[in-house]
Amino acid sequence: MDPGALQPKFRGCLVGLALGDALGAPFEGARAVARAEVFAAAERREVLRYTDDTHMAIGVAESLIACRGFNGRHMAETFVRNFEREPWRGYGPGPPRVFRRIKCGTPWDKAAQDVYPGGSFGNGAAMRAAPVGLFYHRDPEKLREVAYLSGQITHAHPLGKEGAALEAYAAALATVFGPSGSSEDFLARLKAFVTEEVYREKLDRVGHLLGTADAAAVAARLGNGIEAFNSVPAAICCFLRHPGSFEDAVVEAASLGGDADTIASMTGAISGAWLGIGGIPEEWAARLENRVYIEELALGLWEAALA
Ligand code: AR6
Ligand code: MG
Repeated sequence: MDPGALQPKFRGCLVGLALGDALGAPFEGARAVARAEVFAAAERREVLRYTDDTHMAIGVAESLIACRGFNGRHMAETFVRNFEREPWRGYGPGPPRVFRRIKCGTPWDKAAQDVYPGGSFGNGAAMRAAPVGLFYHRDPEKLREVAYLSGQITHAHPLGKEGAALEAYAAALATVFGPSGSSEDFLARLKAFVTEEVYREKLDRVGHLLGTADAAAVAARLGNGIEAFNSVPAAICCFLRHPGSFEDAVVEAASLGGDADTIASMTGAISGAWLGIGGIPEEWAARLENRVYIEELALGLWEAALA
């Protein structure tokens, strides 16, 4: 693929991730809402502010760019530094505890081991994984390895790390194949990629949800909770139900209720990578907090990934 053609997709992915996060944020922890409510909440706000999902994805991108690839210690220290600057972004309960351990000298790959029994399977590793997918879009096995390792910093449970790999791979596939690729092929590649049964089984259900008009069935059949296996499949499903429209995909994700900001953020990253920055409504992007910096990071990732 022409490297120049990838640049708008890198920009679309990161801007889409942050916008999905910002559009879903008012509905985090809520019941399902109508699409019109999501649009109305976006209209009311002068600045579309993002949360920890984007803040951590920024850290992933900053570290991949600075190190020209994955460096666990550097990425962990970047997370800690960013958290200390903006601890009010709405972080989950686990990561701040992990950050304290890292500050006290626990190695980056050990600090998250026992924050929960067996490590965390929250969606915090998956929500920040799209930059890994961008950076390693040409090499799925390296992508998997780095998604697991970057996830391990805060999410040691295999299901937390697998969620990160699945979201990163979805973003990579969207970067490479959208917007002319087929949804069936996209879903088949994801199924062939995952190693954990719970994800494979949910991806099977995604296939059955593509034809239905009933958005409530997405949350009912796939989940919409904070666990990675109850949110990454829903995010992929919302994208695949509306591959041609960023608005429709992200607004549906934000309307599901539950962990709405994270699901919409993961959907937005995939949809933005698929359609490119030109597929994202400028009216929303213009109001995105730190849009200029987020686009700078996308360009930095693009340069580093193609170097
Ligand atoms: N056993 C039981 N519950 C668990 C386990 C486990 N092994 N692992 C996770 N949980 P955490 P995150 C549940 O704290 O993934 C922000 O709002 C447990 O209820 O690692 O970074 C973002 O926007 C735990 O509190 O944080 C996202 O929505 C929860 O999963 C979200 O937080 C989250 O795991 C990301 O959270
Ligand atoms: Mg959040």
